[in-house]
Amino acid sequence: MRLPLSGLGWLTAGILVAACGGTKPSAPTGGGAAGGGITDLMKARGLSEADVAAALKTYTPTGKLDEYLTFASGGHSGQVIVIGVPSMRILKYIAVFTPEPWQGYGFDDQTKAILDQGKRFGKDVTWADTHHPALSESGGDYDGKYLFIGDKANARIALIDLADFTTKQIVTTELMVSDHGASFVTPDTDYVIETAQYAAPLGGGYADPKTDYKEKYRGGVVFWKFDKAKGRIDKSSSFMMEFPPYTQDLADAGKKVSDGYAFFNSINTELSWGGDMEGNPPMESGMSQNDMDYMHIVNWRKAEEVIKAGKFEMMGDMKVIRLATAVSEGLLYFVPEPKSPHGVDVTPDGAEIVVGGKLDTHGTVYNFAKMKALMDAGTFDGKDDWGVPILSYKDSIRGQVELGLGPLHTQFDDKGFAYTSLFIESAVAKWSLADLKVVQKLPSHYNIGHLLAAEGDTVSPDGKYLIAMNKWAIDRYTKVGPLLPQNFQLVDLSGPEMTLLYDMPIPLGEPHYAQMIKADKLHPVDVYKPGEDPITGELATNAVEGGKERIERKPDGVHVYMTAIRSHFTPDIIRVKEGELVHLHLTNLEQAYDATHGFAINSYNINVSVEPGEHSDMTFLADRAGVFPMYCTEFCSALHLEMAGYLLVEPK
Ligand SMILES: [Cu+2]
Repeated sequence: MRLPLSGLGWLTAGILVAACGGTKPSAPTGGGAAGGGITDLMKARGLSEADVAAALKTYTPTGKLDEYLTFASGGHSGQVIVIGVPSMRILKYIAVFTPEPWQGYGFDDQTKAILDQGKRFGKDVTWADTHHPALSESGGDYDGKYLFIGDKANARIALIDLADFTTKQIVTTELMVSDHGASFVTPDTDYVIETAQYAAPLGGGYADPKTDYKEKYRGGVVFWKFDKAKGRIDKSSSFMMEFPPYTQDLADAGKKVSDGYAFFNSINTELSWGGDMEGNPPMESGMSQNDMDYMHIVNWRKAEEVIKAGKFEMMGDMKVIRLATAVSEGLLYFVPEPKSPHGVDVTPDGAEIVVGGKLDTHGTVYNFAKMKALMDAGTFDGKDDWGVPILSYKDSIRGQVELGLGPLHTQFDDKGFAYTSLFIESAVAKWSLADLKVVQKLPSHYNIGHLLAAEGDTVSPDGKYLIAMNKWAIDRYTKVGPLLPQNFQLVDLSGPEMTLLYDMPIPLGEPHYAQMIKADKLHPVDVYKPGEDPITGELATNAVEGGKERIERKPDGVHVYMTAIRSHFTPDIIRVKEGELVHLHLTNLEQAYDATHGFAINSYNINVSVEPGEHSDMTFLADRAGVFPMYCTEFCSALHLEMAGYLLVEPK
């Protein structure tokens, strides 16, 4: 379709034609009498009434704020994207697993230390595949305090403090080589759940799958303990539970009646490990042989007691409940789930769990009370090869809903409806939880993966809005070469029918999942306390007060205690000798909201962002003599260009 000329374009064109003495264009000039002007604009741009209604529902005039914020994974960028709803304006990229120059993330000592926490087997990892963000919860509701996000590629979890929207911690265990069911929080954020995806020998050692897959390959889940008082994950109080190598997939925590339990699905009870050039079927068909895989049901509250009773094995730096213990202590149960399952989503009342099977046309609704009764009575259909009890499928489900092709993930609203993404069909199915009937399907463009509704993972979803997170964009945007953006489609849930409101391109990674929170639940700070280290939240050891700037030579090198305030650095000349180790301690003395300064020195890869009050430390070896301008990289004031100085490295 040809792109219509914008309203402003018509205005400009009209003026140009008039200036050239041409005939007056019949196109509207806009801004005239309300009725006629708008009708003419609609005609000129080829807009329907529905288009205009959608525009009116999303257009957010200057100075008006959004009702919701969406936190989306930034996919391979290793970042998190913050998006206002309904405007769909991007408000921030939060640096998480990868260096990010604008925020100076990964350039100063503080944030380098955060990235160092994410090393794997001692090696730097400079990318991530961020998957599922999870907002912290109190009583099963988003509380607006923290955000967690998993890195599928490297089995890591990051913690973002929503007091300042910055990453404070990365945790990882080498017992796991990848994750997918991460991150999901328990209803009071006691634990952050990280579930392994691709099975591997526990601890990263070598084993040949041809001979040792069943014996040595394992899955598992880590329950990362969140210390609410400290606002940090506490590895020493965290624990892992070993799973059979069934390639676990998504996860969700129970809530209300199912609180204390967590649910995981798996896609490979076939124990396929690939080998398509070694006489085996490729993984995609190898893993799709069985009609049923197993949903895993874990009693994590009981597992806590088992850990307290010392019934664990220390593997590396992680307490591990071995599979045999999980079975003997009654912590792990299976129930069959059809077919190549993906999403496992607990309903807001916690009573049921919806599973989407990629190769099944149904959503399957499991009833927790039924499963609990079977577990309590010890009534099982059998056991798997590891002795894990298997509940009866037919006695565990309430029923199935005929959804369509490729059901994946399910979200909920406040009116008893569920919304399931249909990947193969490229649609969102709206269906009634009460009678398991589809009431509407809305096409998505195209290949929808996850979807999210406002407060859609909580005990009290809001309805109102849904975002379809589409993997393909094909014909939705002006062509930009073979690599296309992802397509977020905002959907209005407020009426009886879902209506599409807006297409938003996401040109960053493959944003995998997102959550949407009411904006008024968030209360970020405007500025840091003077001299604050944002990572610790404390006064930085090397914070610099105005008037106490200085350069000191110590046994470990030159320490430069600097301040920044509009529009100068003090000192603005730093003299060091070639070969000296330089420690820059920079405090932004500003306390005015938005008065950020940057600080950069060329060739030495120094580039930080110091928000008002923030203190930042930088360390580098001045191993090349020369003259290196240093300057503020944020356009902070009229004399911003003059906010500069020199690092002078005198030759030996
Ligand atoms: Cu996913």
